[in-house]
Amino acid sequence: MTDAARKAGRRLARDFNEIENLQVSKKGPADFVSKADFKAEEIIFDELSRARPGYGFLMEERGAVEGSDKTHRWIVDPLDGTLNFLHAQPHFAVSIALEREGELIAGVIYNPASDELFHAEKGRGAYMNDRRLRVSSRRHLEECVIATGTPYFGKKGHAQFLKELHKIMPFAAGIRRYGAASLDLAWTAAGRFDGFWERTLQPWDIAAGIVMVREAGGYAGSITGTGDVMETGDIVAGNEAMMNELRKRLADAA
Ligand code: 2AM
Ligand code: CA
Ligand code: CA
Ligand code: CA
Repeated sequence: MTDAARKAGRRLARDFNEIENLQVSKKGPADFVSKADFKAEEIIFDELSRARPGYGFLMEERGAVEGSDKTHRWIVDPLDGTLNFLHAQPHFAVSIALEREGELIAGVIYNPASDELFHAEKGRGAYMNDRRLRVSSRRHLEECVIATGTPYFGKKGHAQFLKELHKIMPFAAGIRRYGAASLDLAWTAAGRFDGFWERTLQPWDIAAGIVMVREAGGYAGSITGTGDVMETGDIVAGNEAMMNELRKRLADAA
């Protein structure tokens, strides 16, 4: 899993140095995909298929690929933060999660530009390279840096997002919006962010990050506190106090 992430990441780093030569297409309004996304996905698919024949896949670009083994499934975002990547901003990642019988059991998030490999396995903790990760212990919003993601062009929910921001931004030390959900969660696991929320994300944006945050002693779940976050894609994460604080404020904004 980490080998696959590193190999795909190395390829992304190479393409990142020549983004002007990359073929870019549009999947929808302001929804870009490049040859680098497809190439990284191919590398991950080939590596994981060889390492664990029969496991199924859910990948951003290929969609669902059935495996003969019905209990295991890889959930893959080959390039999270495509827009950053295409704008020469070194904040993007490969994100791979493993699910067993519907339960997330491992995650890897690799940012090749900083060479930071975040990895976690259920029951075994979360790490950045060799360093054990722990979510922040800050309990007061006024001391906290909170990450979020804005709905992008062509999507609904901008007005709602501004209402939510209004309930959180004036009370926090800072708000950050870096544009790669997997790294927002990895950084929350690392304590760099004290909390994170975003709506309508896809399973491949958050699967690995959820394992990371939980194994770092934090919480990641749905915004309302009900339903499966992997299905709704409305996520809140952080230590217990921050998760509850964000949930309360987001409910007030509704
Ligand atoms: P991506 O780069 O893999 O597409 C940040 O808000 C998250 O939303 C990112 O993880 C990003 O993942 C995703 N995203 C950003 N713009 C998008 C778009 N136009 N369509 C779909 N997903 C998008
Ligand atoms: Ca995309
Ligand atoms: Ca993504
Ligand atoms: Ca992607």
